[in-house]
Amino acid sequence: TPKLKHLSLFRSPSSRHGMAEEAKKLAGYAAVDNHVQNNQVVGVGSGSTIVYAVDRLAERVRQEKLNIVCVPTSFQARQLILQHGLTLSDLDRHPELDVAIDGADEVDAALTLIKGGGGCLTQEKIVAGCAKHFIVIADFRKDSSVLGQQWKKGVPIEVIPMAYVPVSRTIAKRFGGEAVLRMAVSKAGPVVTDNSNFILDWKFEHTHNWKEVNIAIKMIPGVVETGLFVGMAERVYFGMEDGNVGVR
Ligand code: ABF
Repeated sequence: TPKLKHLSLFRSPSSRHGMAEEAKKLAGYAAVDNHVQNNQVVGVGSGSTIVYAVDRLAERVRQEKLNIVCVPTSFQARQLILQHGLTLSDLDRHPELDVAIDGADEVDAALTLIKGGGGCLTQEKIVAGCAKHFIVIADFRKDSSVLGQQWKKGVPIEVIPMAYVPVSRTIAKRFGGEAVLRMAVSKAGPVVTDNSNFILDWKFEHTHNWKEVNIAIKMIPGVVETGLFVGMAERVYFGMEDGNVGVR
């Protein structure tokens, strides 16, 4: 069990949203404090929770004069690394990472994750797959015993644009539910990923054998990657409503 330093970050926020922000911070700080050491290559995930981890990482690099190299999982992560004055690298130069830290949309009891609510699932899975240790950070709202209990938007699936209709039909036919093209907030067109692809959100109807379904969906021509992360996360830090950090 990792050592959890006392974190006095909880300041009785007034709303559930405020609580969630505090919880993200607790999780992000705990992951960086427990898993990052000097002379490491660190994968930096995407989303809002990772922002707190990068804040803490930059603080430690400054205070402890650490030599850390960061590999981003998205354009957003790249910007975060640069804005914090951290050393930016890539998988060409650093194909092996000591640790990758990233958020998630939902985490089940077996540490199976749904990721990709932010649309960066493919790079996130590549970077996590290159890391010796993949550490997830989340607030209490992501904690679930069974996928689908908390995250209602389905499993994100990145697809080659010309294939989104056939892939969507195949998924619905074989696995049930529906796989819906993710539209931009403006509704003017589909969300386009950092890789110039589209995202389908598969709203599944019941729980599945996620390992099997993940492989089966990946085999459909046109699928680039799924947001199901099975057997990848080594540890998850949950920032809790009461100011503690839960570890799974
Ligand atoms: C990334 O950001 C994604 O895989 C996931 O969809 C999302 C989590 O975002 P947040 O930390 O804002 O909840 O990690």
